[in-house]
Amino acid sequence: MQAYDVAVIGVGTAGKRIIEKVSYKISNGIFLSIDDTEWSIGGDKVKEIKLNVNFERTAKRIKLEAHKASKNIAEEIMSVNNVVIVAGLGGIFGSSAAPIIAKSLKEWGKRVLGITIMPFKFEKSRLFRAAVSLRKMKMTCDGIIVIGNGEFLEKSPQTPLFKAYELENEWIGNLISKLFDRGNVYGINSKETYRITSDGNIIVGVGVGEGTGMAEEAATKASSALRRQSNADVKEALVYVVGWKEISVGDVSTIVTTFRGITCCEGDVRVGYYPNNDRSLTVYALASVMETKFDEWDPIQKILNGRELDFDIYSDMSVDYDFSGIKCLD
Ligand SMILES: Nc1nc2c(ncn2[C@@H]2O[C@H](COP(=O)(O)OP(=O)(O)OP(=O)(O)O)[C@@H](O)[C@H]2O)c(=O)[nH]1
Ligand SMILES: [Mg+2]
Repeated sequence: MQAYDVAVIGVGTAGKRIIEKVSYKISNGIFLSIDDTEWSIGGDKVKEIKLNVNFERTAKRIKLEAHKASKNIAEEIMSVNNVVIVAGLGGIFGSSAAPIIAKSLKEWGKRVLGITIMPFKFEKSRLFRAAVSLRKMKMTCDGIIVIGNGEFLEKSPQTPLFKAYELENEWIGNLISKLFDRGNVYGINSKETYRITSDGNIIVGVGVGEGTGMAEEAATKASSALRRQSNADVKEALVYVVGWKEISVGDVSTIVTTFRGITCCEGDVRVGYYPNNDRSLTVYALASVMETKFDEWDPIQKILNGRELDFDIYSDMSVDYDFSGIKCLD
């Protein structure tokens, strides 16, 4: 029997698209998709679990069905300890199901890393739901990586939406595969990933560089993407450098210096290097910061401080007020 290192679970539509990419990039993993859409994932590596919410597609119903499916999910991944849950937040499905699945897998004793994709700023109606779901994921998972749609890429507003998703999914797939790449002696150990992501606010910046100066270009773009997601300085970072196999010590030094300069990071910057035959370099940076712009999408958190977060599978998102001290006038 093959021993797997990790199970990757995509929840909702974005999760399903990303898990398809990831399944082609990681050889030693178990892959599950939890969703309610009809289309089938290519290849035979992903096991699809379709939740039956056709007739009542509410947050309440999705949470209940996710809860009911949890035992089945846990059995599918029985042989692994490390689980990654990937979901785009802001829709109903992923935002409702991902925290319930995460909570249940924690109860089954798994180590859970959440990779959450936050909506574009223009998806106004989705921002609050995404931020509340993110807080639930932070409460339940051992580690969280937050990816801002749009900020993940350098700004390129002309890109058609489906292409932007396609490109982001490709990059998210690459990033996840690097997080668990144990074959590479110059890589970053996945224990490091769990350690840094348990810190709370971990954001991602990506930058591509080509031709002469590719190291500086890629590092500048990745660092600027981080700056757009947080006003705070970076505390520490893991930097995954993927591409051009002839990268020199000088290039790595340029990447670190550029990164530190733009993000004002005075802490540790660990670099992993993943060579291939590309004539370009892609820098993926996971950075720990004090606060992110996503915190502002959920103003209630400052007032209620976590009390309204509702994991009850039998209810919709609700706020519990304490009326005990109030007397009725009759
Ligand atoms: N990177 C990326 N983000 C996506 C993709 N599809 C959707 N998103 C983002 O993820 C968020 C959640 O979208 P979906 O995954 O479609 O939502 P869902 O969880 O399936 O929920 P429903 O809308 O109820 O079906 C959206 O607000 C988008 O910003 C994708 O393929 N790639
Ligand atoms: Mg969907």
